[in-house]
Amino acid sequence: MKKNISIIGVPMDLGQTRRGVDMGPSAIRYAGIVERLEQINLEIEDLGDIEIGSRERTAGESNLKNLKAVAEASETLSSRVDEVVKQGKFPLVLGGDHSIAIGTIAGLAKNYSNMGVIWYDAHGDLNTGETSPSGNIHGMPLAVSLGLGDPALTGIGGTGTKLKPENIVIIGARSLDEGEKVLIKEKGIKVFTMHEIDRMGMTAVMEETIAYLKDRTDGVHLSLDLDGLDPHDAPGVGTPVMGGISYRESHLAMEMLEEANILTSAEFVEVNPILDERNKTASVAVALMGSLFGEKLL
Ligand code: B3U
Ligand code: MN
Ligand code: MN
Repeated sequence: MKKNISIIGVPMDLGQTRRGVDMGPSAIRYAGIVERLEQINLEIEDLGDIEIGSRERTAGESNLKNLKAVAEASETLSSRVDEVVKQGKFPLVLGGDHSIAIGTIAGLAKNYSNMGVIWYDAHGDLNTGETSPSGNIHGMPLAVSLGLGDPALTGIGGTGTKLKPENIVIIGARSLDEGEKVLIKEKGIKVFTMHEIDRMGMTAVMEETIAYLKDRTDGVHLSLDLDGLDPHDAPGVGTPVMGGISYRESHLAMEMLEEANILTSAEFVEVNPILDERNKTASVAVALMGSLFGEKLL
């Protein structure tokens, strides 16, 4: 793993309706991310936050909420991520709701033609304007990266699809909408639901994930939605779903990714300090990043 890390904060809450997730980057910084990574001898720079437009109060032409502001912020983020990669650094993006992945992946796609993505999440985030039950863009970023959905989003960072369906692995899914299930089957996206995690164990899930992505991709991005974890361990998220991945399993997953040395970028999203218990979820995110970047128990 590259040892030069650039943190980009994305205080975005426009991809869903609950307030507070815009404070995620601050909560993660407050929980000590920079100090934690400095302790493991990493070169780390904090580039601060990107600017996010205001919540649109008027109904637009689209059923996608805050479409224009999300698209603008995503374009800015895409450029920032692209710059960081071109400087030879590892982008570590802190959300913000999961709509930020549209910009992150668009920026990465300028540098990787065959990028892999690990989508660690209770949800598939594979909705389009047609299938979305909510109109919330945070439920759409993976579909957008596949080139599906509103052109205002799929065109971010230039036209063309950013990701191939066979280069995606979803881990932790337990709340998929009907349209998402159809898309997963149609596109042959690899998914480890909670069923597989329980049945196979996290070790086998990660071994398979790593083996699957290692040879076929030219870079791997980890997009970790804290709601992939069980709400008991990560209560500060907007859409908690029971029966999730444990704190321990998540650490193991991060440690195995570090050992495999396949990641080229990462993002941690959906930390909402307003819904949290004494900044627990941000602290969990920081602890997981510690493992991901090489912190050892002994
Ligand atoms: N699939 C639902 C719910 C959801 C997606 N992502 C989150 N929640 N965090 C939707 O609105 O698209
Ligand atoms: Mn998500
Ligand atoms: Mn989710």
